[in-house]
Amino acid sequence: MSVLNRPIGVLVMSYGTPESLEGVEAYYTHIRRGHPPTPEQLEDLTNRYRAIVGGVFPLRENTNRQVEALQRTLDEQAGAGRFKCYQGLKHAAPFIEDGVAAMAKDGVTEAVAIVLTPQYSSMSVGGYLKRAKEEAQKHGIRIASVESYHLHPELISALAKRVEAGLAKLGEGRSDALVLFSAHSLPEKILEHNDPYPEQLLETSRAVAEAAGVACWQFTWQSAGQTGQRWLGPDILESLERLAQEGVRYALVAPVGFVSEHLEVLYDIDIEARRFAQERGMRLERIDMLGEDPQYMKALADSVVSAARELDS
Ligand code: FEC
Repeated sequence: MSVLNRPIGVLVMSYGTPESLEGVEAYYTHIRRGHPPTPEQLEDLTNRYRAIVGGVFPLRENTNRQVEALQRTLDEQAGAGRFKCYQGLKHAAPFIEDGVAAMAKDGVTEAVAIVLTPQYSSMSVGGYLKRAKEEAQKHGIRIASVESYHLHPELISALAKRVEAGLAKLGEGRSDALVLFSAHSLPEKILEHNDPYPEQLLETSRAVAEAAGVACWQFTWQSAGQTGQRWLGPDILESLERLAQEGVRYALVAPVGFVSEHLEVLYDIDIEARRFAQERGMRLERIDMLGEDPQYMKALADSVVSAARELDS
Protein backbone atom coordinates (compact mmCIF):
# COMPACT_ATOMS: atom_id res chain seq x y z
CA MET A 1 0.00 0.00 0.00
CA SER A 2 1.34 3.45 -0.86
CA VAL A 3 2.30 5.66 2.05
CA LEU A 4 -0.32 8.17 0.91
CA ASN A 5 -3.09 5.60 1.60
CA ARG A 6 -2.60 5.39 5.35
CA PRO A 7 -2.92 8.06 8.04
CA ILE A 8 0.39 9.70 8.81
CA GLY A 9 1.05 11.85 11.87
CA VAL A 10 2.39 15.35 11.28
CA LEU A 11 4.31 16.81 14.20
CA VAL A 12 4.04 20.58 13.70
CA MET A 13 6.65 22.30 15.86
CA SER A 14 6.93 25.88 17.01
CA TYR A 15 8.77 27.88 19.69
CA GLY A 16 6.10 28.10 22.41
CA THR A 17 5.20 30.96 24.74
CA PRO A 18 4.21 31.24 28.43
CA GLU A 19 0.62 30.54 29.56
CA SER A 20 0.51 33.75 31.60
CA LEU A 21 2.78 36.37 33.20
CA GLU A 22 3.18 34.00 36.18
CA GLY A 23 4.49 31.36 33.76
CA VAL A 24 7.30 33.55 32.36
CA GLU A 25 9.89 32.34 34.89
CA ALA A 26 9.35 28.63 34.12
CA TYR A 27 9.40 29.36 30.37
CA TYR A 28 12.60 31.42 30.64
CA THR A 29 14.21 28.70 32.78
CA HIS A 30 13.40 26.14 30.07
CA ILE A 31 14.95 28.36 27.36
CA ARG A 32 18.06 28.60 29.59
CA ARG A 33 18.24 24.78 29.77
CA GLY A 34 17.15 24.59 33.42
CA HIS A 35 19.08 27.63 34.70
CA PRO A 36 16.65 30.11 36.29
CA PRO A 37 17.06 33.74 35.15
CA THR A 38 18.30 36.37 37.59
CA PRO A 39 15.55 38.62 39.07
CA GLU A 40 16.73 41.43 36.73
CA GLN A 41 16.53 39.19 33.64
CA LEU A 42 13.08 37.98 34.67
CA GLU A 43 11.84 41.52 35.22
CA ASP A 44 13.21 42.63 31.87
CA LEU A 45 11.48 39.80 29.98
CA THR A 46 8.21 40.21 31.93
CA ASN A 47 8.21 43.92 31.12
CA ARG A 48 8.68 43.18 27.42
CA TYR A 49 5.66 40.85 27.48
CA ARG A 50 3.66 43.51 29.38
CA ALA A 51 4.62 46.09 26.76
CA ILE A 52 3.31 44.05 23.83
CA VAL A 53 0.11 42.59 25.11
CA GLY A 54 -0.43 43.19 28.79
CA GLY A 55 -0.78 39.56 29.77
CA VAL A 56 -1.93 37.89 26.55
CA PHE A 57 0.57 35.77 24.63
CA PRO A 58 -0.24 35.98 20.91
CA LEU A 59 2.09 33.19 19.81
CA ARG A 60 -0.10 30.55 21.49
CA GLU A 61 -3.27 31.38 19.52
CA ASN A 62 -1.27 32.07 16.36
CA THR A 63 0.35 28.63 16.48
CA ASN A 64 -3.03 26.97 17.18
CA ARG A 65 -4.51 28.70 14.13
CA GLN A 66 -1.53 27.76 11.94
CA VAL A 67 -1.74 24.08 12.90
CA GLU A 68 -5.50 24.06 12.19
CA ALA A 69 -4.95 25.77 8.84
CA LEU A 70 -2.24 23.28 7.89
CA GLN A 71 -4.61 20.40 8.75
CA ARG A 72 -7.27 21.90 6.45
CA THR A 73 -4.72 22.39 3.66
CA LEU A 74 -3.44 18.81 3.96
CA ASP A 75 -7.05 17.52 3.95
CA GLU A 76 -7.73 19.44 0.73
CA GLN A 77 -4.44 18.47 -0.89
CA ALA A 78 -4.13 14.82 0.12
CA GLY A 79 -7.70 13.91 1.10
CA ALA A 80 -9.29 13.99 4.56
CA GLY A 81 -7.80 11.41 6.92
CA ARG A 82 -4.46 10.99 5.14
CA PHE A 83 -2.58 13.20 7.59
CA LYS A 84 -3.27 14.13 11.21
CA CYS A 85 -1.50 17.15 12.72
CA TYR A 86 -0.19 17.24 16.30
CA GLN A 87 1.41 20.25 17.95
CA GLY A 88 4.81 20.06 19.65
CA LEU A 89 6.43 23.13 21.20
CA LYS A 90 10.09 23.71 22.01
CA HIS A 91 9.75 25.61 25.29
CA ALA A 92 6.13 25.20 26.47
CA ALA A 93 3.37 22.61 26.74
CA PRO A 94 2.43 20.71 24.69
CA PHE A 95 6.17 20.02 24.38
CA ILE A 96 7.63 18.21 21.35
CA GLU A 97 7.68 15.01 23.45
CA ASP A 98 3.98 15.48 24.34
CA GLY A 99 3.12 15.76 20.64
CA VAL A 100 4.95 12.51 19.85
CA ALA A 101 3.31 10.76 22.83
CA ALA A 102 -0.12 11.93 21.59
CA MET A 103 0.61 10.40 18.18
CA ALA A 104 1.66 7.12 19.80
CA LYS A 105 -1.53 7.10 21.89
CA ASP A 106 -3.56 7.41 18.67
CA GLY A 107 -1.71 4.44 17.17
CA VAL A 108 0.34 6.46 14.69
CA THR A 109 3.31 4.44 13.41
CA GLU A 110 4.65 6.81 10.74
CA ALA A 111 5.04 10.56 10.95
CA VAL A 112 6.54 13.67 9.41
CA ALA A 113 8.19 16.31 11.60
CA ILE A 114 8.14 19.94 10.43
CA VAL A 115 9.06 23.23 12.14
CA LEU A 116 7.09 26.37 11.24
CA THR A 117 10.24 28.45 10.69
CA PRO A 118 11.47 28.08 7.08
CA GLN A 119 15.31 28.12 7.39
CA TYR A 120 17.49 25.40 8.93
CA SER A 121 20.11 25.83 11.63
CA SER A 122 21.62 23.03 13.68
CA MET A 123 20.85 25.19 16.75
CA SER A 124 17.20 25.86 15.94
CA VAL A 125 15.41 23.44 13.58
CA GLY A 126 18.11 20.79 14.13
CA GLY A 127 17.37 20.86 17.86
CA TYR A 128 13.61 20.47 17.34
CA LEU A 129 14.12 17.53 14.95
CA LYS A 130 16.58 15.78 17.26
CA ARG A 131 14.08 15.83 20.13
CA ALA A 132 11.26 14.65 17.84
CA LYS A 133 13.34 11.74 16.47
CA GLU A 134 14.55 10.63 19.91
CA GLU A 135 11.02 10.57 21.28
CA ALA A 136 9.61 8.88 18.16
CA GLN A 137 12.19 6.13 18.50
CA LYS A 138 11.04 5.44 22.07
CA HIS A 139 7.49 4.91 20.79
CA GLY A 140 8.52 2.91 17.71
CA ILE A 141 7.28 5.63 15.32
CA ARG A 142 9.12 5.95 11.98
CA ILE A 143 9.66 9.62 11.33
CA ALA A 144 10.68 11.62 8.25
CA SER A 145 11.59 15.26 8.60
CA VAL A 146 11.42 18.53 6.71
CA GLU A 147 14.65 20.45 7.33
CA SER A 148 13.83 23.64 5.42
CA TYR A 149 11.58 25.04 2.75
CA HIS A 150 13.11 28.50 2.55
CA LEU A 151 12.87 28.77 -1.26
CA HIS A 152 9.46 27.20 -1.80
CA PRO A 153 7.83 29.31 -4.57
CA GLU A 154 4.58 29.76 -2.59
CA LEU A 155 6.52 31.00 0.46
CA ILE A 156 8.52 33.44 -1.67
CA SER A 157 5.40 34.69 -3.42
CA ALA A 158 3.52 35.18 -0.10
CA LEU A 159 6.44 37.15 1.35
CA ALA A 160 6.90 39.20 -1.83
CA LYS A 161 3.23 40.27 -1.71
CA ARG A 162 3.74 41.38 1.89
CA VAL A 163 6.81 43.39 0.91
CA GLU A 164 4.84 45.11 -1.87
CA ALA A 165 2.00 45.91 0.57
CA GLY A 166 4.51 47.08 3.19
CA LEU A 167 6.16 49.46 0.73
CA ALA A 168 2.74 50.85 -0.14
CA LYS A 169 2.31 51.81 3.55
CA LEU A 170 5.28 54.15 3.12
CA GLY A 171 3.36 56.23 0.55
CA GLU A 172 5.64 58.70 -1.19
CA GLY A 173 8.60 57.36 0.79
CA ARG A 174 8.31 54.05 -1.04
CA SER A 175 10.64 55.02 -3.90
CA ASP A 176 13.45 55.90 -1.44
CA ALA A 177 12.80 53.02 0.95
CA LEU A 178 15.24 50.31 1.89
CA VAL A 179 13.97 46.82 2.67
CA LEU A 180 15.68 45.34 5.71
CA PHE A 181 15.26 41.55 5.81
CA SER A 182 15.82 40.16 9.29
CA ALA A 183 15.95 36.97 11.35
CA HIS A 184 16.76 35.84 14.88
CA SER A 185 20.50 35.97 15.51
CA LEU A 186 22.37 32.92 16.77
CA PRO A 187 25.75 32.59 18.49
CA GLU A 188 28.61 33.00 15.99
CA LYS A 189 29.93 29.56 16.88
CA ILE A 190 27.40 28.04 14.43
CA LEU A 191 29.73 29.24 11.64
CA GLU A 192 32.45 26.81 12.77
CA HIS A 193 30.43 23.93 11.31
CA ASN A 194 29.28 25.55 8.05
CA ASP A 195 25.75 25.93 9.37
CA PRO A 196 23.41 26.74 6.44
CA TYR A 197 21.31 29.26 8.44
CA PRO A 198 22.92 32.55 7.25
CA GLU A 199 23.04 31.41 3.61
CA GLN A 200 19.44 30.14 3.59
CA LEU A 201 18.25 33.44 5.05
CA LEU A 202 20.12 35.35 2.35
CA GLU A 203 18.64 33.07 -0.31
CA THR A 204 15.10 33.70 0.98
CA SER A 205 15.76 37.46 1.11
CA ARG A 206 17.24 37.56 -2.40
CA ALA A 207 14.36 35.57 -3.89
CA VAL A 208 11.73 37.73 -2.16
CA ALA A 209 13.46 40.96 -3.24
CA GLU A 210 13.60 39.73 -6.82
CA ALA A 211 9.94 38.63 -6.82
CA ALA A 212 8.85 41.99 -5.35
CA GLY A 213 11.07 43.98 -7.75
CA VAL A 214 13.08 45.48 -4.88
CA ALA A 215 16.60 46.61 -5.77
CA CYS A 216 17.51 48.32 -2.52
CA TRP A 217 17.70 45.79 0.31
CA GLN A 218 19.99 44.50 3.05
CA PHE A 219 19.94 41.69 5.56
CA THR A 220 20.33 42.21 9.30
CA TRP A 221 20.08 40.13 12.49
CA GLN A 222 17.80 40.83 15.44
CA SER A 223 16.89 39.65 18.96
CA ALA A 224 20.38 38.41 19.94
CA GLY A 225 20.57 36.98 23.47
CA GLN A 226 22.63 38.41 26.31
CA THR A 227 24.73 35.30 26.89
CA GLY A 228 28.28 36.64 26.94
CA GLN A 229 29.07 34.87 23.61
CA ARG A 230 29.44 36.66 20.27
CA TRP A 231 26.21 36.58 18.24
CA LEU A 232 25.81 37.00 14.48
CA GLY A 233 25.65 40.66 13.47
CA PRO A 234 25.05 43.36 12.51
CA ASP A 235 22.10 43.75 14.84
CA ILE A 236 19.08 45.65 13.52
CA LEU A 237 19.82 48.67 15.74
CA GLU A 238 23.39 48.91 14.40
CA SER A 239 22.04 48.63 10.85
CA LEU A 240 19.50 51.39 11.48
CA GLU A 241 22.19 53.62 13.00
CA ARG A 242 24.37 53.22 9.92
CA LEU A 243 21.48 53.68 7.49
CA ALA A 244 20.41 56.88 9.28
CA GLN A 245 23.97 58.19 8.94
CA GLU A 246 23.87 57.35 5.23
CA GLY A 247 20.70 59.44 4.86
CA VAL A 248 18.12 56.63 4.51
CA ARG A 249 14.76 57.98 5.70
CA TYR A 250 12.36 55.08 5.04
CA ALA A 251 12.84 51.44 5.96
CA LEU A 252 10.60 48.40 5.69
CA VAL A 253 11.53 45.50 7.95
CA ALA A 254 10.75 42.03 6.56
CA PRO A 255 11.42 39.44 9.31
CA VAL A 256 11.65 36.42 6.99
CA GLY A 257 12.92 34.07 9.73
CA PHE A 258 9.64 34.43 11.66
CA VAL A 259 6.17 33.37 10.58
CA SER A 260 3.78 34.93 13.08
CA GLU A 261 3.32 37.85 15.46
CA HIS A 262 5.08 37.36 18.80
CA LEU A 263 7.50 39.01 21.21
CA GLU A 264 10.48 39.18 18.84
CA VAL A 265 8.36 40.99 16.25
CA LEU A 266 5.92 42.99 18.38
CA TYR A 267 8.58 44.21 20.82
CA ASP A 268 11.98 44.00 19.12
CA ILE A 269 10.78 45.49 15.81
CA ASP A 270 7.50 47.31 16.45
CA ILE A 271 8.53 48.98 19.70
CA GLU A 272 12.32 49.00 20.07
CA ALA A 273 13.52 49.28 16.46
CA ARG A 274 10.71 51.66 15.46
CA ARG A 275 11.48 54.01 18.37
CA PHE A 276 15.21 53.84 17.60
CA ALA A 277 14.54 54.71 13.94
CA GLN A 278 12.17 57.55 14.83
CA GLU A 279 14.79 59.09 17.13
CA ARG A 280 17.08 59.21 14.07
CA GLY A 281 14.49 60.81 11.80
CA MET A 282 13.61 57.59 9.99
CA ARG A 283 10.20 56.08 9.34
CA LEU A 284 10.11 52.33 9.90
CA GLU A 285 7.33 49.97 8.88
CA ARG A 286 7.12 46.18 9.03
CA ILE A 287 5.53 43.65 6.68
CA ASP A 288 2.48 41.73 7.93
CA MET A 289 3.47 38.32 9.24
CA LEU A 290 2.50 35.16 7.34
CA GLY A 291 0.13 33.73 9.97
CA GLU A 292 -2.24 31.32 8.19
CA ASP A 293 -1.58 32.73 4.69
CA PRO A 294 -2.87 30.08 2.21
CA GLN A 295 0.34 30.20 0.15
CA TYR A 296 2.44 29.65 3.27
CA MET A 297 0.18 26.75 4.22
CA LYS A 298 0.65 25.32 0.71
CA ALA A 299 4.44 25.52 1.14
CA LEU A 300 4.15 23.62 4.43
CA ALA A 301 1.71 21.05 3.03
CA ASP A 302 3.88 20.38 -0.07
CA SER A 303 6.91 19.90 2.19
CA VAL A 304 4.98 17.45 4.41
CA VAL A 305 3.67 15.44 1.44
CA SER A 306 7.11 15.12 -0.16
CA ALA A 307 8.77 14.15 3.16
CA ALA A 308 6.04 11.50 3.64
CA ARG A 309 7.19 9.83 0.40
CA GLU A 310 10.52 9.03 2.14
CA LEU A 311 8.59 6.77 4.50
CA ASP A 312 7.90 4.46 1.56
CA SER A 313 11.55 3.96 0.69
O1 FEC B 1 6.36 35.40 21.81
C1 FEC B 1 6.96 34.58 22.51
O2 FEC B 1 6.56 34.30 23.64
C2 FEC B 1 8.19 33.87 22.06
C3 FEC B 1 8.90 34.60 20.96
C4 FEC B 1 10.20 33.93 20.51
C5 FEC B 1 10.42 33.34 19.28
C6 FEC B 1 11.79 32.93 19.23
C7 FEC B 1 12.37 32.34 18.15
C8 FEC B 1 13.68 31.98 18.04
N1 FEC B 1 14.60 31.98 19.07
C9 FEC B 1 15.79 31.54 18.57
C10 FEC B 1 16.97 31.38 19.29
C11 FEC B 1 17.16 31.75 20.61
C12 FEC B 1 18.39 31.57 21.35
C13 FEC B 1 18.18 32.07 22.60
C14 FEC B 1 16.84 32.58 22.65
C15 FEC B 1 16.25 33.19 23.76
C16 FEC B 1 14.94 33.66 23.79
C17 FEC B 1 14.33 34.31 24.95
C18 FEC B 1 13.02 34.62 24.59
C19 FEC B 1 12.83 34.17 23.24
N2 FEC B 1 14.01 33.59 22.79
FE1 FEC B 1 14.27 32.69 20.98
N3 FEC B 1 12.39 33.25 20.44
C20 FEC B 1 11.44 33.85 21.24
C21 FEC B 1 11.64 34.29 22.53
N4 FEC B 1 16.24 32.37 21.44
C22 FEC B 1 11.96 35.30 25.44
C23 FEC B 1 15.03 34.55 26.29
C24 FEC B 1 15.23 35.99 26.63
C25 FEC B 1 15.80 36.81 25.51
O3 FEC B 1 16.93 36.53 25.08
O4 FEC B 1 15.05 37.68 25.04
C26 FEC B 1 19.20 32.11 23.77
C27 FEC B 1 19.03 30.91 24.65
C28 FEC B 1 20.10 30.82 25.68
O5 FEC B 1 20.01 31.59 26.70
O6 FEC B 1 21.02 30.03 25.48
C29 FEC B 1 19.65 30.90 20.82
C30 FEC B 1 15.63 31.25 17.16
C31 FEC B 1 14.33 31.52 16.81
C32 FEC B 1 13.67 31.42 15.42
C33 FEC B 1 13.42 30.02 15.04
C34 FEC B 1 12.27 29.37 15.79
O7 FEC B 1 11.13 29.90 15.75
O8 FEC B 1 12.53 28.36 16.44
C35 FEC B 1 16.73 30.76 16.21
C36 FEC B 1 9.41 33.17 18.19
